Amino acid sequence: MNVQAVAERLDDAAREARALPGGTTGLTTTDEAYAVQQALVARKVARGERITGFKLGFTSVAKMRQMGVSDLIHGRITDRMEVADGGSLDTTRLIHPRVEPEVAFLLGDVLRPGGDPSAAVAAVAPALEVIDSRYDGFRFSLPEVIADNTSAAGYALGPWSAPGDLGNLGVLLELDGRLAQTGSTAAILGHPLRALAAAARLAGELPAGTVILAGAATAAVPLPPGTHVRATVAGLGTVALTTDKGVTA
Ligand code: OOG
Ligand code: MG
Repeated sequence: MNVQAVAERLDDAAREARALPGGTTGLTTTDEAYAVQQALVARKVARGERITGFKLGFTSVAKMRQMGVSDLIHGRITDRMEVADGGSLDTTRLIHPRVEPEVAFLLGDVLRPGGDPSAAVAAVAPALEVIDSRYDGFRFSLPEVIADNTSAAGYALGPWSAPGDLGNLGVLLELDGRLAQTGSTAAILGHPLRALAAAARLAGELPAGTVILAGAATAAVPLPPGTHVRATVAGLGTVALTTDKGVTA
């Protein structure tokens, strides 16, 4: 397994919106998978993308069950992935996007492993994450999804507010006004602040200004072109985006 070669294959798959068959990377360990992820993110940075934050995956039973994977994973998000609240996302550059409702944290202080996550948080917001696996049919092994920067493709952040009690807030995901998923922030490792503690443990140290996506509270749903999607987290408000209709012949 060649780290740079696998990173390049995944990078090209994303840029060409063309899925790779799963099981062809030769990846077997999570250590080599994170080395590939790092090389993949370095390619984005070399092209001028800026890392804006950190994301966690598989923090809820709903997601683990949906994807058949049961370990916490983490990836990086960049400015190119961000969509303004209420803005539009060009899904023609994506393979088979899905969307999921999340909670985002903004750090006001550095958060070190073992540090108090609530003391480091400046603000919290409802969030949408758009994922787009670079593997056929979203079928992958744990090392494969890690190498693929945990399927990261896009995100939108709702209004920031001072963090209150986040332990059990209702979560709704609507597509074109129809309810698609319901859940609770309690589904995120029992409490979203635990995701933050896990992020610090996994990242080593997270600087002030980092945005952290805590992981989906519900399963993800397919995101077709021409769709208006909205997530609501009780007490935090809503966040929305629209997918472009795409090119018509
Ligand atoms: C991996 C990404 C998981 C989450 O919130 O659990 C994730 C995938 O489902 O393809 O972002
Ligand atoms: Mg997610």
